[in-house]
Formats: sequence, structure tokens, C-alpha cells
Amino acid sequence: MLSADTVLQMAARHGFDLAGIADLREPLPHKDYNKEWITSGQHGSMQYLARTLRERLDPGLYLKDARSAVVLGVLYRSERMDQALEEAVCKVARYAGGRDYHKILKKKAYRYLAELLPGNPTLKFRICVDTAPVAEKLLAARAGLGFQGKNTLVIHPGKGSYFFLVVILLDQQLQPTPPVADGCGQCRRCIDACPTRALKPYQLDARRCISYRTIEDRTPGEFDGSSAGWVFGCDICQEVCPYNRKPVYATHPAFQFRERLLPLMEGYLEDENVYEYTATGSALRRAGYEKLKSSVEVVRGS
Ligand code: B12
Ligand code: SF4
Ligand code: SF4
Repeated sequence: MLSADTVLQMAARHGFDLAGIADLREPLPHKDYNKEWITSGQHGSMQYLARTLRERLDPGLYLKDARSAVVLGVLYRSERMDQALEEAVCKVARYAGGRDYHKILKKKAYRYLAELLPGNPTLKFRICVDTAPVAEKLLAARAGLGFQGKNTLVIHPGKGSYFFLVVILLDQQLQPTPPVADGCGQCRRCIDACPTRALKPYQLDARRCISYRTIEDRTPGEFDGSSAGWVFGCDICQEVCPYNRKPVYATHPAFQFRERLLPLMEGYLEDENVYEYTATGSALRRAGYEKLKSSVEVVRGS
């Protein structure tokens, strides 16, 4: 049998910056909000969110007999990216400053599990990094990795919000870690700073969000030009958050700034070859050449 102590100690040894355990016996909160978010169309063209709503709201549908979720966090902010953003003509969100986190973190999670499995041969699990139909933030908040702030992101009181989440669903009961109290209080900096008015407290209309518009939106001709200098993602509602004032930087080598992003951040994306050079191995690939090019044109006003 696995113990919570082993799971958490091993997570630290494997270089995860944050780790916690969520009990899945209680249903997840905010189900009605989630449903209403989809029926009112706030997911825009992200149809996969509508298709997988049932699984998202009930982890037991994604892993039969899921009893607990190990939730892990990996920091991604880098000092070099902070500097590059200060001078950038075309801004790229910090999470895309290093290598594509999907593959890196999945591999990291498998290596971690490979150590847990030998003593637990019957353990059933599912590793989720972003793309699986799992409500990662709700599970992270339940596991006490942080609280879900008014900008809708999970914020660790000491380490801020610049971290990725990894969820491992298990069919085994583990002692849960306690949640963290909401730390937003009367603050509403993120809501006031959002240039497209995408946020209300704890609620985001993705259709208005620059991150959605520059990465996910597949609706032709929808971009209305207000991207505040961002060509891939947007960090404004994190930059203004007091919990990110004192930078806490990534130690994982994959999330250090890749200098090859500099030409793009200076506003150059001449052709598809330059795009390939810039985007290979990076989360930037998600947008594709045409979308990135049109985002650069929006910012450069051409
Ligand atoms: C779809 C998606 C997006 C969409 C929609 C974002 C969103 N807020 O929903 C878009 C493309 C806009 C997006 C943008 C970004 N994303 Co994103 N995204 C996701 C994804 C795949 C699903 C999120 C989801 O289910 N949204 C659906 C809605 C309904 O959920 P929600 O806003 O979280 O709403 C909940 C709360 O508001 C909650 N709630 C809590 N308290 C309260 C109180 C009240 C009163 C109410 C009404 C509701 C409420 O109810 C809802 C229940 O889920 C997750 C990965 C995953 N599998 O979970 C990553 C994820 C959330 N994204 C992530 C990141 C890094 C980003 C960006 C920072 C990237 C960037 N720099 O551009 C931005 C941040 C924008 C922002 N402020 O959220 C990380 C966040 C890590 C963290 N520390 O929290 C995740 C977890 C990916 C990962 N594995 O690391 N993302
Ligand atoms: S990521 Fe940017 S556009 Fe989206 S909610 Fe935050 S500040 Fe607004
Ligand atoms: S800026 Fe203020 S309101 Fe927004 S998430 Fe941070 S602490 Fe909460």
C-alpha cells in the first residue's frame, strides 16, 4: 500500500516544486458554474471542453474507481524571460519561454511513478498534464497547492502562480493534504488590469481573453486588435498579482528562457522557416504559423 508520506517525499526528491493530495470521495465544487460556462458559450471554439464536461466534473469517469489525486506543481518563471519581456515589442507569455511543458512533465511524472509502482503492482493511475479531461485547478486547490484566485489561477501564498500543474489520478485512498484559505481578500488588481475585461471575480470569459485569442481561437476574423502587445498568451493578470511581486524562479533546466525566442519578441517572423526555428519543441506550436504571424501583425500594426 502506498502512503501519503512516501508519495509526497518522493515528489520532492523528483524535483516537483509543489505537491499535495486531494481526496475524491466528495464531488467537485462549482459544477453548475462549469455547466453554465459552457452553455453560455464562454469556452468559445474550445469544443473539447464541452465534449468532456462530464469527465471534468467527475474524475471517476476518467479513471474508474479514482479515489485520490496526487497534484504536482513545477515552477516556470525565469529571470531571463522577465528581462526579455521588459524590452519586447511582441510579448510571449512566460509559460512558453522554455520547452513545451506537456511532454517534459509527462515524462517527469512517469519517472516518478516508476519508483512508486514496484511495491504497488495493482495500482491503477492516469497522468494528466493540461490536455486530459480533468479539472486540474479544482484538484490543486483541494490538495492545498494554493487557492484559486480571482484571476481563476491557482496561487501558492509563498511561490505565486507561475507554475504548471500535473495531476495523477489513483484508484487508491491516500491521506489528503489540507487546502489553503483564499488570499484575494478585497484585492481586484487582476480584474482592473485585464485590458479586454475578460475577468469577473473567479470567472473568466475565454472569448475575451488574449491568451485564448492568440493561442486557441479558431474563429476566422475574430481578432479585434486589442492584444496589448501580446502575440502568444498573456500574463497581465499574473504580473499585477501581489503574490507574484517577489519572483520565484524555475530550477528545471527545460523551463529556462530559450534565446531563439528573441527575434520573435523583437517582432520578426519573416516566414515559415523562422517559425519552425522558433517554435520547434515549444508550446508556441499550439498557435501555428498563420495565427502567430497574424498576432505579430496585429501588434506591429501592419
Ligand atoms: C481551457 C484552459 C484555458 C483557457 C480558459 C482559462 C480558464 N480560466 O478557464 C484559456 C485559453 C483562456 C487559458 C489561458 C491560460 N491558461 Co490555461 N488551461 C485551460 C485548461 C485546459 C482547462 C481550464 C478549465 O477547465 N476551464 C473551464 C472553466 C469553467 O474553469 P475556470 O475558469 O477554471 O473556472 C473555475 C473557477 O472559476 C471556479 N470557481 C472557483 N471559485 C469560484 C467562485 C465563484 C463565485 C464562481 C462563480 C466560480 C468559482 O469555478 C470553475 C470550476 O472549474 C487548464 C488545464 C486543465 N486540464 O485543467 C489550463 C490551465 C488552467 N492553464 C494554465 C495556464 C498557465 C494558463 C495561462 C496563464 C497561460 C498564459 N500565460 O497565457 C492563461 C491564464 C488565463 C487566466 N486568467 O485563466 C495552467 C494554470 C496553472 C495555475 N497555476 O493555475 C493550467 C492548469 C494548465 C497546466 N496544466 O498547468 N487556459
Ligand atoms: S490572461 Fe490577459 S486577457 Fe486573459 S484574463 Fe488575464 S489579463 Fe485578461
Ligand atoms: S491580483 Fe489580487 S484579486 Fe487578483 S488573483 Fe491576485 S490577489 Fe487575487
